[in-house]
Amino acid sequence: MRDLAPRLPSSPGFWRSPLRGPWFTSVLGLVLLVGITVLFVTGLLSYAAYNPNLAPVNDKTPDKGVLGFYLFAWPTDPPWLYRLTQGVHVTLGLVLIPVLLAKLWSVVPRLFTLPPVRSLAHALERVSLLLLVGGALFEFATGVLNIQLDYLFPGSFYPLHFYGAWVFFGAFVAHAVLKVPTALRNLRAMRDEREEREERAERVERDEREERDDLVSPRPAAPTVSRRGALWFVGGGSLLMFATSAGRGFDGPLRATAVLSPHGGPEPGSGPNGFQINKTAAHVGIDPAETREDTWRLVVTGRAGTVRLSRADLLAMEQHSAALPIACVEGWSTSDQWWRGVRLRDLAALVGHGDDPPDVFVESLQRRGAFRRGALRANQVADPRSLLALYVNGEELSPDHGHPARIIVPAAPGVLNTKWVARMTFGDLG
Ligand SMILES: Nc1nc2c(c(=O)[nH]1)N[C@H]1C(S)=C(S)[C@@H](COP(=O)(O)O)O[C@H]1N2
Ligand SMILES: [Mo]
Repeated sequence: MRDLAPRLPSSPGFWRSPLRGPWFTSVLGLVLLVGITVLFVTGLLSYAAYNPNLAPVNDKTPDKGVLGFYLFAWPTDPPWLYRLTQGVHVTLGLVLIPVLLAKLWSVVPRLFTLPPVRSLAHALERVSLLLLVGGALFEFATGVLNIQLDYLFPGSFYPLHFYGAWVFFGAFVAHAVLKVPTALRNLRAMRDEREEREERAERVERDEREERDDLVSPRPAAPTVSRRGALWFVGGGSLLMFATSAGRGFDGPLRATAVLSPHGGPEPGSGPNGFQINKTAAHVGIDPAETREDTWRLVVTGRAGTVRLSRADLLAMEQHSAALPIACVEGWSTSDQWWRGVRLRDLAALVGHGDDPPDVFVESLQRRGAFRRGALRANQVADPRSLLALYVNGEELSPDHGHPARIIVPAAPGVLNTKWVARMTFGDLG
């Protein structure tokens, strides 16, 4: 009866591509098994790097509860750590999009199988598939939207992507435990023909309805491409994503190859301040009158009280240099820039924290927008390369790079490198 109505997606005869079958699905599934595991781990690392325990300033998911079990003090070494982990997270996420789409395409007949629920076990399996497919689409969609500079989920991106990741990964682990043995068997079977014949007979015997029947079309159309060719097509798509994305982790000509990476503010151009700018001073409403030599003051507070410092006061302090990159959650990063300014721990010492620098809460001149404040942990303040930078690459910071002063910390996500700093409060954070 079902085959008499092949126009309905629920009838097996409706799906006619001869490409569908256990081998194609298994290859893509195993690629996703490795890739998505790396995405999950780098994603959790990215969350840790935000210092979410410095509540309430950095904590974007106040109710994370047990999901925060693994959080640790993000190190300052190696200085390119976040550049690497987040570059991998974003680039790999983009590279896996063609693989994910092909995988979903390869199993789409299963979404329509009738009856929708055959038993309790089958019902549970279908619910877990819903979480798996829905979770994958949700995580990839929110991730892609978030790297488009304009943060379509301002503020709420972090909890959504974070909780979504746990729901999705739970379903993913359950799915992997159930399917990996099948996938490996399918691949081995394809390699060894003799074994394949035995396997096939065995499989048909074991469960007629399982693998083969719902993936392999009972009335396949003539092939227009081999399965291997189709895999090359998917791989080519991934390669294209890689070639047009990976350059976002570099400056100069390589960056120009990242055509898929949104180029936010003005093109950075060349010269000392010629590296990526996320948000310009004009865009976030920095009033030039407030950054002038005679008006701008840095207010630093600690247990010994409050001091107000002009730029000249800061320049009179001991100056230090550090070569550090900026690495954004969006996956773009700069090469090392040569920063020069005052050590954060010297500023801590100035207000009574000479021996053991505590956490610091940093506020910008900026009055609106998401990233006008942030907090750094004690280990970040203590690092001698953590600076309140006044110069970059031998020149004064440009207005768009945070003039008169910006934070720069080794290995920290770019969002913690606050620009146009106005106030720093040491101690008394979470
Ligand atoms: N005041 C302020 N500081 C800020 C931001 C901001 O929007 N406002 N953006 C942050 C983010 S998300 C990043 S990645 C870096 C970008 O630095 P750049 O624009 O100098 O390259 O600055 C950070 N500092
Ligand atoms: Mo960022």
